[in-house]
Amino acid sequence: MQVLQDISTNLQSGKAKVVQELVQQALDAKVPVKDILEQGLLHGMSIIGDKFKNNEVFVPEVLIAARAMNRGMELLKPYFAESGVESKGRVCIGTVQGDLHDIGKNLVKMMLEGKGFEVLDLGTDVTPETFISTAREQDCHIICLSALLTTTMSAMQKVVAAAEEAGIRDQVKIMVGGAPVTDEFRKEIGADAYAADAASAADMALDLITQIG
Ligand code: B1M
Repeated sequence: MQVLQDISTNLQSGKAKVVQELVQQALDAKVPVKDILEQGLLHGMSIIGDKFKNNEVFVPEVLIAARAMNRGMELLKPYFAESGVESKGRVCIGTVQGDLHDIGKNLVKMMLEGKGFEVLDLGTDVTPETFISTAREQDCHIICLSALLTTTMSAMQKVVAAAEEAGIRDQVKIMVGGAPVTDEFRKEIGADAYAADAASAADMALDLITQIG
C-alpha cells in the first residue's frame, strides 16, 4: 500500500513531521494499526538498521529516523489501549545501564498500557539500583528490562542479583527482552520471563500477574 511505503521511506530520511502526517492519513483511511506499525514504521526502521550495520548511514541519520519513529508511534498509542480496563498491575520498565536505545522499550510500554498495566517508565541507561528502589517504593509487580547491545545484556543479570540482595526477589517478577536477548540467556541469568516482541511482552506480563496471584 502506497501510504505504508511512504511512511517507511520518510522515516528512513528522518522526516518526522511528514511521517506523523502520513500515519494520521493512514489512520483516517482505516488502514489497520498493526499494518501501519509493522509495514510502515518498523519496516523503515529495519532498513535503517541494515544500512547502519553496513556503514551506509551513521548515528545522526539513525537518531533522526528514531525520532520520526517515536513521533509516528505516539499517534498509534490510543489504538492499543483497551477502553475501560481495570489496572492489571504495576510495572516499571527501562533500558538497562549503558544502553540508550528506547524505541523497543517504548513499544513494550505502549502495549503494556494497552493491556491495562500501570507503567512507570524509567527511561534509558537505568542503573540496577534505580530499578530496585522503584520496584520497592512503588510496589511494582514486574520489572521490565530492555537491552539492545550485546555489551549491555549483562546489566540484566545485575538487576536480578540486586533484587536478590534487596530481599525482594520473591515479590517481583523480572521480564527481559531486546534484540540480542534470548530465552536461553533469560534462564542463565535467572530472570522469570522473556518475550521476543512487544505484543508477546504484554501477554507474558498478564501471565506473570496470574502467577503472583
Ligand atoms: Co544502535 N545499535 N547503537 N542506535 N541501533 C543497534 C542495536 C545495532 C544492532 C546496529 C548494528 O550494528 N547492526 C548495534 C548493536 C550491535 C550489538 O550489540 N550486537 C548498535 C550499536 C553498535 C550502537 C552504538 C554502539 C553505535 C555507536 O555509537 N558506534 C550506539 C550505542 C549507544 C548506547 O546505547 N550506549 C548506538 C546508538 C544508536 C542510536 C542512538 C543512534 C539509535 C537509538 C535511538 C533510540 O533508541 N532512541 C540506534 C538505533 C535506532 C539502532 C537500530 C538501527 C534500531 C533499533 C530499534 O529501535 N529497532 C539497531 C539496529 C537494528 O535493530 N536492526 C541498532 C526497532 C525496535 C522496535 O526494535 O528495540 O529490537 P527493538 O525492540 C523489539 C524487540 O527487541 C522487543 O520488542 C520490540 C518489537 O516489538 N523488545 C522487548 C525490546 N525490549 C523488550 C523488552 C521486553 C520484551 C521485548 O521485555 C521487558
